[in-house]
Amino acid sequence: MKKIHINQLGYRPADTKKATITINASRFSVIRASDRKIVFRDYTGAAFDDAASGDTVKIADFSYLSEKGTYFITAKEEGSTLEESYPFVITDDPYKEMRKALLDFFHYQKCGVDLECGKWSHPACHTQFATIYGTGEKKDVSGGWHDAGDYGRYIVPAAMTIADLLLAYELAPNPDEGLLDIVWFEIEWMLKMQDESNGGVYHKVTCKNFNAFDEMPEDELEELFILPVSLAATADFAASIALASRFYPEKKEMLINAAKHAFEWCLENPDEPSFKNPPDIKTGPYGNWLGIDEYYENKRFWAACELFVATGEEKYHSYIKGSDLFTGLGWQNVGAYGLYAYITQAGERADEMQIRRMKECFQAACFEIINNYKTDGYGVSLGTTYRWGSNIDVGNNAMMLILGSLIFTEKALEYKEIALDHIHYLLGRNALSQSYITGYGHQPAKNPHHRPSISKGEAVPGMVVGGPCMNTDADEDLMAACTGMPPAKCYIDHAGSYASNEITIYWNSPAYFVVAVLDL
Ligand code: 9MR
Ligand code: 9MR
Ligand code: ZN
Repeated sequence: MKKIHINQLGYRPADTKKATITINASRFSVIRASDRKIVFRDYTGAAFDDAASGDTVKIADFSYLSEKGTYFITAKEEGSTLEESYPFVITDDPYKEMRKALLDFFHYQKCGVDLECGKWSHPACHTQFATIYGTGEKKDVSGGWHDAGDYGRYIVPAAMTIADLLLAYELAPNPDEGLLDIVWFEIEWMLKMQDESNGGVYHKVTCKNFNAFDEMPEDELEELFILPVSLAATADFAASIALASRFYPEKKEMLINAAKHAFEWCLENPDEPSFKNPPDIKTGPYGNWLGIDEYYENKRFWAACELFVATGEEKYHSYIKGSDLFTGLGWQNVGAYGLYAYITQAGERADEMQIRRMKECFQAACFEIINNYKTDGYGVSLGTTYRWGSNIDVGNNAMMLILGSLIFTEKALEYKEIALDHIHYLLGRNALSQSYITGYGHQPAKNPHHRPSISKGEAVPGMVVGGPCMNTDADEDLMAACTGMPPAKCYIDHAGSYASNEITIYWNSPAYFVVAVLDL
């Protein structure tokens, strides 16, 4: 195990560069790989305890080094052997190829079409009509992306994923060509999931059970079911489709109408109970994790904000004025998308008072992230809470700060620098020296819980794995390996560990957002 933790992919010349060292060394050196010359030497910072990993850490700041090249860091504790980091480069665009891979991943997740993607190519999957659960009725809901390591397609996570990608397109200084087509593939599927008779949106389409870990998608031939319309899916659909309307001018009216129709359903069914799997359906629930009304209110709030931005209609404005405020990015909490939309897109129609309270709310959320960041030994902001899919929090907190940098422009430099540190964490500056992005870094996740990767014996590149999950009894492999470990170390690169090593569309999307908007 490495004891000097760095971003294994590298740094740009002008960026802040920090390593986390877990030995008691008072100095460190940066060595040039080509001639093994010391090019930089300095003292390490004071030792402190990192609560999430249980490590006593020291920070080695080598930001001063800006000359391009390949290097590694060394440090030594008295009486012990010399420790070396993985090598890394300093170059203008160390993340360019990874950025492309993070986005290409959405191509690999495509359902319902013949896929040409090297080793992982496969014929069209899940093309049969699906049965509307509890009825004999069948419907075409082909298309869209497989959600994750499994082949389910779920509206709740789809909504926030397309929002992340579209916002990345809008805010990136150099947006990636092709992104709008990639996202449109998912939108077409989402539209099929709406019940046109009343505007409600079906929660998901999956088989009854998860299939075997090594099965390719075209081999999952069990009956497909469309699970009932839910408030969570319908509100998230309304929000994300209204947002999408400003990116596709030719489809604008159709998208706005679909979003409006969904929002009407939400108003007519305000007390719809939380989505729960019927007893014979075992796939992902994406239900009301809080078990409280706030879960729906935050989703309706986002929908009202996006619909107000898209239409300017007063009824959405009065909904917003009568609503509590919500923050959060993710599949559970979506309030911050709403705040961001209203604050930055409502223009002259915005109400001064609303803007003020929304900015306060947004600012408070950013402060919380920054407070956690300041006491962290590895440059992230999760405190000691590493949930299933902790890397979504890494990505989302960074995304939140980037959105914050656009609202609070006087803080832009600081917020962006902290956001970039979250990318350093994902690429290896963490307690396990683990790159959580497949295919990138010296110690990348190689055995993700992703059925096509398992089936072909090689990981699709550019996938963000879930990361440490402190609820170690969530899967057996994790329990066997990590029980009793500190939160930030409850991770294993094992294909069976779906709680720490699965991949999802919505763990990639915030990481992609950060990389694209920081123009990496
Ligand atoms: O595949 C597993 C399935 O057989 C188990 O019943 C289930 C129990 O939680 O866990 C596995 O399913 C995971 C699936 O492979 C991918 N998505 C996450 C699932 C766990 O929630
Ligand atoms: O990402 C989800 C995580 O927040 C939950 O704690 C976990 C257990 O319900 O489920 C995760 O979502 C899985 C989904 O249910 C099915 N597809 C794979 C997802 C990632 O494991
Ligand atoms: Zn499929």
